[in-house]
Formats: sequence, C-alpha cells, structure tokens
Amino acid sequence: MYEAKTVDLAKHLEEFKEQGYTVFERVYDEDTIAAWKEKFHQLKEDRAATSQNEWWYSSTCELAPKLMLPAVANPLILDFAELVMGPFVQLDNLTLAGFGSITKAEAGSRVSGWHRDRWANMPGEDYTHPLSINAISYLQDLTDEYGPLRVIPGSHRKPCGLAKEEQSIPHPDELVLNMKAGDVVVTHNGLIHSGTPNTSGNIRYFFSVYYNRTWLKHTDNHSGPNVQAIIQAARKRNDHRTMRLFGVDEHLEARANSGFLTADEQRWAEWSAADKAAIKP
Ligand SMILES: O=C(O)CCC(=O)C(=O)O
Repeated sequence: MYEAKTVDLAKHLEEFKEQGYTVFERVYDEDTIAAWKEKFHQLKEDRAATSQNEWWYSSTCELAPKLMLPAVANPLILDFAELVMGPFVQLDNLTLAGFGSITKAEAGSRVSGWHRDRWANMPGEDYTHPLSINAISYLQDLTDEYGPLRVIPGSHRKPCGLAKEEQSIPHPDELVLNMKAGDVVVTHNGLIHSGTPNTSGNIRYFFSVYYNRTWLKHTDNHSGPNVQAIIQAARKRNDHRTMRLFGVDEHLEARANSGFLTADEQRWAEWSAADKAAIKP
C-alpha cells in the first residue's frame, strides 16, 4: 500500500503535465481488489446485465460506502488531484465494470475506441488545468490478453483529432500500458486513450474514480442516505475535502472569485493546507 514518503508527487505532476497521464504503482493490495471483485459479482447477480458482454455499475459509493469511500477519498490520489485541479475535487462517478471476453479472431487488431473523456474539449497547444481527471485501476494484470490501456502521450495539449476510420485501430504514436493489478493511472481528460478488447477468456475488471470540479454537475447520485451520512460525518469533523467529494463546497464562493492575482498552484497549495489544518482531531 501507499506510503507517503516513497511517492514523489512533484515528479508525477511533471509527468502528468508532459504526457497527460501518470501511473501510481501498487496503490491497492490483493484483499482490496478481491473485495471489489466480490462486490462486482454481487451487483451482477442482483441486476440484469446492461449488455451481453459488458456490465457497468455506477453510484457504487452509495451502494457500498464502507468499501468504496476509502478509494474515493484515497489521500494519495486526492493530494495529487488537488495539485492538478486545486481543492475543488468532486466525485463525478465511481464505476465498477466488467468486460466480457471475445475471441482473438473477433478482436483482430482493433482497439476499443479512441476518445477524450467527459468535460474535455479539443485542446490548444498549451497545457491547461483539466476540468476532470480519471483515476483508473484494473483488478487484474493487464496482459495483452486482458487488454492493455492505450494512450497517445501529449494528446492533452495538442489539437489533434482522429478520423472515423482511425478511431478503432492502433495509432502510430500510441503507448501500450500493461498495468499491474492495483496500480492507478491518473489521466487528464484531454488525453486520447482507448482500452483493448479482452481475449483472456475471463472477465476484465475495471475500476474508475472520475473526479471533476465542484462547480460542475456530477454523474453519480450523491443524494442517497449513505452518501448523505458520509457528508454529515465529514461536516462534524470540519473535513471540507470529504464534503467536496460529494458536491458540498462551502469555500467555493470565495475561492472561485479570489481575484486571480497569485499563481494558481501557489494559491491551491495554501487552500489545501488550510483545509487539512481545519479538520478537528
Ligand atoms: O477500458 C479501458 O481500459 C479504458 C477505459 C476508458 O477508456 C475510459 O475510462 O474512458
């Protein structure tokens, strides 16, 4: 599991700005991964499949708060998210998904589909702070058979598009990421990326914590009793970072209208430190 001292967030930030993604290794251990898989199968049993070969479950923090909150509020990922977006980090959606396997002949050499993510735009030439980021983990090693993640490094700061016929084939500039179970890749919403079809013969498990800025709408429902209980507990200990995750941002009015005469990252660091200091012991 994560140990703060061994992770150099500044290096990850540099890589994220340059490449559009960064990988944190071994964030989740085997027991955590096993518990998420078990939850996936419980949900699958409880509900009809959304399609014959893919199963997607969202609002899982409401469905399984004890299991999911530690991932949504993971301090390593949140510290990093605040470096990237400022202390305006909200949970857009938490998705636990499974992709069924197809044959190698069916898969051919195609990719699942290149795209940028929700809340993105066609980038200009410069790096811009994203409105959203994705913290993705896979619950098995992403071997070539399980279907690695593919990224086009730097595409978050290039106005590059892809024609229809290019959208499901490998790209000359792609990098194939054979991530390990429990690693977390954080992607900029402007990064062009794609999955790869699963030909392993087993389910390919996917776990995505998608964060956006607190002034945007969120996709998951944060109004249910379990999430509301998390907010109430956070309010009691004056934990604004946790409240913000679920759409309650009591600093927004002041911080979103701060005058903007100090460098963003300096101001964000001050606000993040103030939020941490304000938590009641
Ligand atoms: O299936 C994958 O590995 C990629 C998923 C993806 O493209 C996304 O979450 O936007």
